Amino acid sequence: METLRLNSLLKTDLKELRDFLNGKSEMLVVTHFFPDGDAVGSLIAFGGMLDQLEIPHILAIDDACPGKYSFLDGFSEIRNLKADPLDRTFERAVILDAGAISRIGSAQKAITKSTRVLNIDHHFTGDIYGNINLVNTQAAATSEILFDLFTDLGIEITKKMAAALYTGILTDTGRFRFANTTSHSMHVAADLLLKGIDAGVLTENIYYNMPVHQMTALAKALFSIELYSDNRICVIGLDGDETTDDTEGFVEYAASIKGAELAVFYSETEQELFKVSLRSRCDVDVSLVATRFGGGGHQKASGFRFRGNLTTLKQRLITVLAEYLPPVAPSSTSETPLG
Ligand SMILES: [Mn+2]
Repeated sequence: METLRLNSLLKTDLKELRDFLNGKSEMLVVTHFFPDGDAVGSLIAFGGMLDQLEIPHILAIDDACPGKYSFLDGFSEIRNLKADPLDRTFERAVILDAGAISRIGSAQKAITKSTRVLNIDHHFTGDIYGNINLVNTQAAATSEILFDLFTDLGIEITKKMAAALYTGILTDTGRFRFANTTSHSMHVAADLLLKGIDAGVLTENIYYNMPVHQMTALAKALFSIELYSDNRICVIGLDGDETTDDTEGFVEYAASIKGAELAVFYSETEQELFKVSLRSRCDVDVSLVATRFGGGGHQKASGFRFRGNLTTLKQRLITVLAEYLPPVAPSSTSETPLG
């Protein structure tokens, strides 16, 4: 039986895509700042395909890559544009895992009106900014889309590419826990294991290899816990000098509390500049909340950056989150008072 491949968009655009890949010019491949496992994984895997096709390319992020992904073969090929900016423009560019072009930060300067842009993503934002767009919101990760793309194009998925793609799917599904985890995500993961990667080792490297300073920061964040709206909103965070370079996943602790329906993690990355992550465990679409603060993301997981002081951030955010919270459902009949 044919397994689910990309949405019809790809099928109609496969020729256009091949034409895009057939060019000779150097390709810029970029993903979003604050890169997560899917950003890094999809970038490395795409680079692996371009190596096979002998297409010259630059893999870039407008940020430093979290060190926990340094075990991935290909990590050192990623250029940090904050340290090493681009000084030219490109005829063609690939943008991975970015729901809006603004998410690539300074890399936008390397893209002009005449740049052909291939956008590969699984976010839903309504911003279809590429000349060619492979956007599948049913996919758990951009890495999952790339697996299908490589399969459809007949690209060999090497062990290096498999480790990168597995990392993307593992992290974007919260270790196959989030609602975006489908049968297809697991089929793809299973196929990647057949390429000789070790799922246990990859998971250990990503989740059980935390530097002490990061664990200390997590402890401080946990200690900062605040609950609002009858404990339905849980907020944790790091301000001032407390923050650390890698806080991916910290928000999950706020979202692990019994009864917490909405979870917030904030981190003061620069003075009065906060990175804010939101999680929903109810029907509230937190991408709508993030959008109101100039960010974006998914229904269950989104984020934004906020410039200002912490008190203002909390006041504004809690007010908006409380607006979205549905009224508490009437309690079950056994608890209904008699009379
Ligand atoms: Mn992703």
